[in-house]
Amino acid sequence: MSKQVIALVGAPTDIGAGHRGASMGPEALRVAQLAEKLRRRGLDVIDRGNLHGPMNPWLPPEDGYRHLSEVIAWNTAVHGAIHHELQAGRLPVMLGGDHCLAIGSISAVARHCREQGRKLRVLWLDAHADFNTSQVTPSGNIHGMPVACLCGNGPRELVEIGDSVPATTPDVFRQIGIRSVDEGEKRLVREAKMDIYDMRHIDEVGMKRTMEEALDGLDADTHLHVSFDVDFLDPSIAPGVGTTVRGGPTYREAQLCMEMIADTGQLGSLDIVELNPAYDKRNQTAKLAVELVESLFGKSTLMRGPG
Ligand code: B3U
Ligand code: MN
Ligand code: MN
Repeated sequence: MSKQVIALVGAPTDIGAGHRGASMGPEALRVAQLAEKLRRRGLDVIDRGNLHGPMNPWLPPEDGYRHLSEVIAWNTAVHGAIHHELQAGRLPVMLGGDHCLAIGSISAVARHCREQGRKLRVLWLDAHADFNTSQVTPSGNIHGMPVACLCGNGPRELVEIGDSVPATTPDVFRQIGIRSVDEGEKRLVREAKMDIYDMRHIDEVGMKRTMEEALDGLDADTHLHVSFDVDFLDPSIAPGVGTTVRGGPTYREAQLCMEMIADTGQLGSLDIVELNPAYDKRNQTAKLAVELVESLFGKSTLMRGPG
């Protein structure tokens, strides 16, 4: 098999967020040398540059959704670009942008899996469950809704992005690091039987066992997608996000999480979202994200991996 090529796809928008600034995420990751660091590890990386979409008009929610038409436009662009990279045999890395963009990327990955007859597993690394609907959202911000939309619970135009409605089902998700779930959202995740490894679980059994559980049942036919919301990390190490929630994984826990994913050898696509340079200090959160992504692609401290 020929060497896998990584394709970086920037989606510079904060259209689904409640704070401005995630639109600067792709550039901050480039400044932190994401491509160069991966290349130094012997990987082939192409930077596709940025997608284009509507400006953020910064308006209040309408009927429970903020900026719905702009969110549709951005996700349609993301879906097309990510599906194109997958079809060409490349490993797409979407540089967000806020987490609403996972509707476009994961619907593309799910479509590709159907086309290839492969199984899908999504690791959702986040402080939040992102399972809100227009009825229960406290904010109207669509970055709190992508998992629900992908599972068919959302506005028709978002639910219909891709080749299938719903794009995917709750059983493909494993949510890790969760520590902020809204009241109405709690009922929805329970009803959907979402597999959630919250911070209490990580505290009780440790990151190692948590990851063994979340990765259980993968095989050679499984496409593993990682949706990495940078607010997954504890804000003491990652201040550069719009919605910090304290009590997240430490540096060492996050590294172990990434290394254990790398060890599966099944990583097929990645989102890096919610990085917000407007809240960061000297790009430290972008640098940390790059370091963790290096681990996700097989960098390990000692002699376990290729080096
Ligand atoms: N659950 C809240 C807050 C939130 C979700 N995702 C982020 N923040 N980043 C909401 O507005 O839906
Ligand atoms: Mn999120
Ligand atoms: Mn989050």
